[in-house]
Order: sequence, then structure tokens, then C-alpha cells
Amino acid sequence: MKILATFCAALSSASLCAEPVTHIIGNENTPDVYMTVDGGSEGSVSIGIYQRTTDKPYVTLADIDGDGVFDLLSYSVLDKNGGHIMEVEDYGMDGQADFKTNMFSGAASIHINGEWYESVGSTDEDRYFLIGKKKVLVREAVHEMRVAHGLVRDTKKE
Ligand SMILES: [Ca+2]
Repeated sequence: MKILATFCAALSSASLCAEPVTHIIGNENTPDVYMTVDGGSEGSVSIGIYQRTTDKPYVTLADIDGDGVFDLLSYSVLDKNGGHIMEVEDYGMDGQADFKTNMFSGAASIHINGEWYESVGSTDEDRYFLIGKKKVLVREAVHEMRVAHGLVRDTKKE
């Protein structure tokens, strides 16, 4: 909650720090965006920039595990009507995008060991990547990537 506390101090809003809350920053005079600071009950914190007229997210910066360090950056490419064109996620915020989805074609891409893999087909369950000749469902690959970056716990090992 340290990040949230810092934001609260910057905003001079002590009540913001007392409990999980979404605080909307922006008004009709700002460009077509507003910003939120959101504290979750599990200690997670996120800061979001949204397209004001559609409430669609442009950018999310999050501290998923609540340790005071931001660890997820995701952003969307939107058209002016909030149409979702592309979604990009950088796990661990190391400057390397790790996962992206082209919302028009539905193609997903994941960056593993220095290479981008694009989804090449789909099963009844999900689209999949061919990684080393092995079919890997998109959601499984993303889950593994998030586990590797400490964003989610590996439930298989519990
Ligand atoms: Ca990354």
C-alpha cells in the first residue's frame, strides 16, 4: 500500500488511504481521459488512465502483489469510439512486452526466450501457440509467464 499512500499524500487525500477505493482524477475540462488510483483489498494497487467518453482503459500500471513495486504495465490501442484495436502487457515492467493481442484478427503473441510466437490455431478451449512443436494454449502460456514474473502464484505447485 506504500505506492497508494504516496499518491494519497500527493493528492492530499487522507481518506483515500483508509480503505480500498477508486479515486477518479480528471473532469470535463481535461482531455478525453481520466485517471484512477485504485487500492484493492489484497494489497494490490493500480493506476489507470481511461478514455473518459467510453470508460475504456488506455493504460494500467499495477502492483499486483502489493509489495510497493509496480510489476505490470498494460496498455490498449483504442480508436476514438473506444474500439479496442490492440492490447499489450509487460510483465515485470522490464521494458520487454510479453504478451499482445490484435483485437481485429484475434491473434495473440507471446515473447519467450527472445522470440515472439504468434497463435497459429485454436481448439474448443482457446487459441494456441506452437512452441518447440508443442501446442500451448494461450491462457496457459500467459499464466506461466505471469507465474514466472511473480504476478500470480503457481497453483499447480500448491
Ligand atoms: Ca516484461
